[in-house]
Amino acid sequence: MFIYEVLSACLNMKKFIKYFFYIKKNKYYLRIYLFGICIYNSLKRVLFINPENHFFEESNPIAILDIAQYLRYRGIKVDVCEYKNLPISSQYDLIGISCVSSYGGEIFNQLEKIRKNFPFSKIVIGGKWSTTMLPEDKIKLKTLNINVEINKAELVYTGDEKIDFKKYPSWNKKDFDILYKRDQIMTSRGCPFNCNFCNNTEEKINYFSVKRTVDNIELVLQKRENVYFVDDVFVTNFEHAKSIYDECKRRNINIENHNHFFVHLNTVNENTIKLIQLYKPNFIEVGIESGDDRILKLMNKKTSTDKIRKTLPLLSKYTQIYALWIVGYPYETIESLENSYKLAVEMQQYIEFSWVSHYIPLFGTEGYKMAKESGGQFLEISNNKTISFIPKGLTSNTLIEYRKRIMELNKSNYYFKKCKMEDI
Ligand code: B12
Ligand code: SF4
Repeated sequence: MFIYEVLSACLNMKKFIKYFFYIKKNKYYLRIYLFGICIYNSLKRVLFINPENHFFEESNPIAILDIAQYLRYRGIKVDVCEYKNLPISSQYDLIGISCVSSYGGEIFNQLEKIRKNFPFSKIVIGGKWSTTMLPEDKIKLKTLNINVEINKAELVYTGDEKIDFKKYPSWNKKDFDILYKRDQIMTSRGCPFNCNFCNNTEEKINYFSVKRTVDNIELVLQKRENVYFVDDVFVTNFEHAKSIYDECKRRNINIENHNHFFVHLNTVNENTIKLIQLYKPNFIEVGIESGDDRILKLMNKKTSTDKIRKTLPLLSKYTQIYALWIVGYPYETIESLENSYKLAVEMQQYIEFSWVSHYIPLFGTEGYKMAKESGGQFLEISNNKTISFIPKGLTSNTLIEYRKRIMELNKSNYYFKKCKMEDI
């Protein structure tokens, strides 16, 4: 039976590779080692490049760290590198570039250089930018003969029909040493909410195994004092988060007081509080976004100013709150900005730090459509500290003023005054 399976699989190379390299059950490991070695070098060779980001908030390229090791476990030979350390070798069948966006690092200059270095390789852009890319950017990429791939890399380069999150491999230490920037890791992918300003590309929440997560925490803690869980909402699954905590304890990893994460106001319940008490985060990040119910509705934030007023005092009993605000969403007015400012003042006793973003209309999102329909003014997009969109009836000075007024409330707070900005 086994020989028959192997012979028939051999007839189709893709099936063959999948058969020997796709680890469905532990017993397949032996076959991987025996047969994998023989054909390893004849398989595709891929290079993933992390483009340079000029933002102060440089961060671990989680996508590359994830997919490099996933593809290796499916038999593909993968190297990773930073843009500034491009290898001289041109023996790659595929160059993959993972981009969050086109802003922050003069991406097109970088792409031109990459094309020059690898004139004959297939070059593909993937990552969040591929799903929010403007049509004119696609045209520019065509002239560089660079393709765009909007699908998940795990599915594009393997025969997998869905991602096996439970057996997703831990990060590779070598990759981490090359690409490491800061303290971010993800224990899950996806978010149960659908805010209109956000580009949430996951259909549902998938959780990585506890073992993998804690392996990655260990890697991060070899270089940093803290772990930053950048899951869209970390506390959606009590059991999952609790098991990670328990495994950290079992491995003597000191996670308490050495972490922070995102909390959504709609997921605050007894279990969330229990988790906060266990993890003892230095602070939690909470998306307030606006102090105006009409704007919250337009954002599809699924919260309200009432909810904010009730939940922040409760959370602040257990940890410090880093509040996230947005100014300049479509249909924002002086009145709605004033409401945000007033709420920020009212909640200041519970908020340790407020970060205010200028709204960025991401192509393809509901927010982008609203921005177009509302007749506001689009400016060149850079990052959330600069203005990309001015709602109709407002001016850039008004947006700058309100951002400043809310952020100036931080001055009187203690914790963040002693932190370096890059550590926040
Ligand atoms: C960590 C993070 C950051 C980090 C940078 C991360 C990095 N270097 O990779 C920092 C803090 C610097 C950052 C900055 C910004 N961010 Co940010 N960030 C995130 C966050 C929380 C996690 C990103 C991540 O690693 N996801 C996990 C990986 C595995 O998912 P993925 O990237 O989609 O990868 C999958 C596929 O896209 C694909 N893929 C990825 N790479 C490749 C490559 C190839 C070749 C192929 C084929 C496929 C492929 O396969 C992967 C696995 O399935 C996301 C939210 C989120 N949930 O993703 C927001 C998010 C990506 N950020 C966002 C935004 C708006 C920004 C900023 C513009 C904000 C600002 N400050 O102004 C900047 C732009 C930065 C830049 N240089 O472009 C948005 C949207 C961006 C977009 N274009 O859609 C997101 C989605 C938040 C949101 N929900 O709206 N961010
Ligand atoms: S809660 Fe956060 S990650 Fe989820 S859809 Fe809203 S902004 Fe995006």
